[in-house]
Amino acid sequence: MFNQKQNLLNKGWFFFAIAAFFLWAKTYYALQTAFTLDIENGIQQFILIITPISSLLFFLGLSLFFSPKRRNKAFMTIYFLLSFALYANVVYYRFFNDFITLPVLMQYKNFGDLGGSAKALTHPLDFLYWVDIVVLITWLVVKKTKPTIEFRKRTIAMIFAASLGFAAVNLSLAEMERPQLLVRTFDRAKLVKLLGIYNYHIYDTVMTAKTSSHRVLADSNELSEVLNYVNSQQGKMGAHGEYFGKAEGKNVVLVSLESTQNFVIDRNLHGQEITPFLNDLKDESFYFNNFYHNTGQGKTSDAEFLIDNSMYGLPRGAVFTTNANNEFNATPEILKGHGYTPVSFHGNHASFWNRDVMYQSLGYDHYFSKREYNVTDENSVNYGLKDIPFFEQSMPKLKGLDKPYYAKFLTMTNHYPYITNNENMEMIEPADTGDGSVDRYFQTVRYEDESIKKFFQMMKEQGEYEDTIFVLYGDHYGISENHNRAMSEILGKEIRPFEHTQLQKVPLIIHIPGMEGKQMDTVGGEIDLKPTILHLLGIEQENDVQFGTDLFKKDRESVTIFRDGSVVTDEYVYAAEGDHCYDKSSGEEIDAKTCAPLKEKAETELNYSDKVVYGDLLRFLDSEKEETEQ
Ligand code: GP9
Ligand code: MN
Repeated sequence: MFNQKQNLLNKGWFFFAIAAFFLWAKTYYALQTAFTLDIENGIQQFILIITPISSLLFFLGLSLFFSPKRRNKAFMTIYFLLSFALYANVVYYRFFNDFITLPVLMQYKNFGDLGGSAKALTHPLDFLYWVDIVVLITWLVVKKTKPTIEFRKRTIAMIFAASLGFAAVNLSLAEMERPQLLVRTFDRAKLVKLLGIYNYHIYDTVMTAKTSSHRVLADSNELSEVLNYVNSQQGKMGAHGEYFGKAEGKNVVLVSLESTQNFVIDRNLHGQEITPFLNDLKDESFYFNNFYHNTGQGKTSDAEFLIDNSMYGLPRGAVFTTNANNEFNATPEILKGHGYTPVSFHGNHASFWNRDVMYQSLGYDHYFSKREYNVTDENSVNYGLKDIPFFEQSMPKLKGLDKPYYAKFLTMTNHYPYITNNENMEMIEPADTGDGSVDRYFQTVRYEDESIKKFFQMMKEQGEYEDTIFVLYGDHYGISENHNRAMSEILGKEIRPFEHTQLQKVPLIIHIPGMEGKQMDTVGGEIDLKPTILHLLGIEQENDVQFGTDLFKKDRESVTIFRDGSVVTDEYVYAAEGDHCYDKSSGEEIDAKTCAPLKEKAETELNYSDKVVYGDLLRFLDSEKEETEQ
């Protein structure tokens, strides 16, 4: 008996089978526990069980083509790479609620910088993702097993045939569950649910290759098509908002409020305001209470891209890293042509989100990044320099600029996992939902609010305030769907897809010294800020690719499109995930047909925007202009 067992442990096929089983088991464990995939029926459950098998057999099977001497190493390397891909997705999902895409992976610098966040994102049970590797290596070393040596050609062929068979079954079941799965790319969770995590990555790789070939194949006709769409949509030509030119020649200060959602505005916690300064400021400003972020995987950088270009970020990856060398027609560049000095201030490394490269393409004159600040252990936390010293140290730099300036300030302290490291930073008690991130969020938002207050004080004291207009916006959500339990406790209601879309509201405060405050109810998003700012400064863009509209324009279409294809209007909310349609005022779910046109509009518009970015179509804009002028 003992001998037989020993023999079995020496058998290559047995090792292969057990290893494949381990990998299947942990992949299935991850699919069940680490991601929210909303399994709706028995077939989907079955798909989930079989999805890892085809790719496991395929990839592990590849090791059999190596020479017997190298097979062990090849096998374990492949095994490790698959495990690594799985685990990387698990950790990434904990924060971003999304799966890794190849373009995001290429931003490895950003992963390195995650620092504190990465630590908070690993859990004790995570050793389960690695323990099998230790077992397998020990097995190979102790038993001197040659895992694959006695595989015959026929067995190898059978392994690949089985892989193909499983893939075919998987694909046909997936197609039944979701027709056209492979052509609708908005929803990565569906792809993973129905194709499995490894097949999803194969799909993603093919997509990445396909999109990078777009640029080569694109021609100027595609741009004409997009321009036709853009112009037909908004009847923008000559359509000036009521405030056109009201801030002509003024400095523009943009403030990106890190991870700040609109629900904190005017909300009290333990009887105290969370954002006392912003609450007051908004009363003396244009306050847009139906303003949403339109960002995707590129987070802060997507918000920057949307705001400067009035185009959408990409469905996969961050345009800041994937298409930084494109031709753009961004606000900084346009304003430079009108005598402005466009700059950006941010206390993080210059290369984070590839800003150092992208800012040049957008037309920024200078990027005041981490190396131009004095950053110490004391004045930094989490990603780096705290917001108050950030604004303090930025002031002399701002004062040194030629006027008028277009200056963007990116705050950072209110970033996941929302850490404070000094009592002075804690100006409000944390909440008590028991969900640490949510509870601490209020403290770091409160700190951020204080930093904005200080900033305004300094602007006034140093004589910069009067000649400046201020645009403060929340860049994207801070609290993801993973925290719905705690959020429903905070809001006192269940979080359905409807509430989830409403939680994508971020504050937008446009403060123009000397002008009275006004609440603006129009539905809009970051996509609308370029035309809004340019119009305030009295600058009209002709023949430009802009998907947004001036938020001050009378009779503007009150609508915004999310990067995942969701849409919000005055009347309806379409939540793309799960295909839900709601009446906006009652929040009641209604017939999906009502939202069908909105869904279609979103798909069309996002596709056009992606076409411009992938095809680098704005490089044809000048010749297009010349043609229309002739
Ligand atoms: C980093 C800061 C945060 O520089 O902009 O980035 P985020 O993770 O929010 O995109
Ligand atoms: Mn951000």
